[in-house]
Amino acid sequence: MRDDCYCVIFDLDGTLINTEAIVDEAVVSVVKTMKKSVSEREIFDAAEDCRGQRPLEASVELCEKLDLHDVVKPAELLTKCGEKLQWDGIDIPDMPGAVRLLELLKRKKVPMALATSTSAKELEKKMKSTGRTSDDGNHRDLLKYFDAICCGDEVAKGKPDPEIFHLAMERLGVKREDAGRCLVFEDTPHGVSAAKAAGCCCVAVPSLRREKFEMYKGADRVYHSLMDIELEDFGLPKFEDWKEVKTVEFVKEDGDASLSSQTRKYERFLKLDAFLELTGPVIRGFGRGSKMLGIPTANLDVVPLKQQIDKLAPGIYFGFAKISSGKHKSTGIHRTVMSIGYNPFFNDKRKSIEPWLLREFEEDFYDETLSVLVCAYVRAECNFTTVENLIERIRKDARVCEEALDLDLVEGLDSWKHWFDDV
Ligand code: ADP
Ligand code: RBF
Ligand code: MG
Repeated sequence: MRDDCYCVIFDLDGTLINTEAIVDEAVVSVVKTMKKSVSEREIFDAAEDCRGQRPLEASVELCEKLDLHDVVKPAELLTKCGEKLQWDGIDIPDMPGAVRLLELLKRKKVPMALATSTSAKELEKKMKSTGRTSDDGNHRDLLKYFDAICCGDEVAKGKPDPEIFHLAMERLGVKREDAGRCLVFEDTPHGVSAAKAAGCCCVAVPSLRREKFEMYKGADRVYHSLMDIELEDFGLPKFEDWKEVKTVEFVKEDGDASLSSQTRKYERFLKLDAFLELTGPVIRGFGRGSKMLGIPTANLDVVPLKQQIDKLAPGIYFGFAKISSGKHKSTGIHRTVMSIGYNPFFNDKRKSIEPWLLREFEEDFYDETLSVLVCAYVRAECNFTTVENLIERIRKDARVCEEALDLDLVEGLDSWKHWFDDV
């Protein structure tokens, strides 16, 4: 039994804000021109492995991994990438669930610190570009949540060294022997190592691909996203915004057992703060939905919808769908459950958006325009040991959707009256 935590320390990049993809892209575009013999895939892979460290240290590791010594020095590579990475003028999105988590902890007066490998100057730049995509369109000041802020240039050694966490604890007034009662949120293996070396309790929300989850085994718990955190397991205040569907029983999944310790009686869902409308032509997917599972999914192309779906954690959602052009136009509003993510059971390399409309159609409706209103989050994507278990789980998701809507448990549909009326 671990002691209850009473304060929280956050990593920034990849944990609270989504800078990782932007950095990786810059690294790839720079390295690609320097060394033609390495593939983009290799560069992305190496860039991922170097995440979580201070910039120069990351650059040193990258040069080693890709054997760049003959073409560039780490410091020079860093400068080149820095030139590509002008933080001002771009939108850095929040990680899904970050603001919800910070808001709860602030409301419950839990002391919070930021422990970032970013320098104070970089942090200032990043903060100017963060929160612009918030739902009200206003700039959101993430720093206001923290009682202490520690930057990479304030310590002699960066993560995976524990120094920055020691500093954060000191600034929060936490004694060294109480380190185990500090909960750290990290997204990289280097960050997890640092937190554990400091003696803290550490939750990992991996920003690396699933194949690399093994690298997080030092963490006390691994979650798929910040949406799934069960704070009460660490003695912290519990989220109160989940709604239980008391007609659908909860059963722990078989394939993802190590990830979380959830024990509940009922299935549940989380209404989204802002519903999300996804519209596009129905495209051809992997052709497995109806054939293999008996569950057809009308896939939407992720590419034009990327900015929108980045606001959501990969996972299973429900809401409504309508077909707004083509033969099936004006067939009405249909309830839908969907997966937005990488379908771990099939180990897809690319994200897909797969809404299953909860009614029968006589014919396919490929190329027709589908508009989906995403209203609620149900769960993270899981892996399963058998295809039967996957099917059973998807059918259960459909029951969660049906019951939640039958029982009128989803608030806020009125403000989308225009969407429902326009069929
Ligand atoms: P694909 O891999 O190409 O998406 P699926 O087996 O998932 O193939 O079948 C999806 C297609 O089936 C959809 O594009 C749509 O045209 C059709 N379809 C028929 N009924 C439904 C339904 N209830 N929900 C979603 N799609 C359906
Ligand atoms: N695939 C997974 O690998 N894991 C899941 O947890 C999962 N959940 C799903 C939930 C719903 C509601 C739907 C419609 C699909 C889900 N799938 C999941 C996706 C399924 O694998 C996908 O529809 C097929 O791969 C067809 O392309
Ligand atoms: Mg499909």
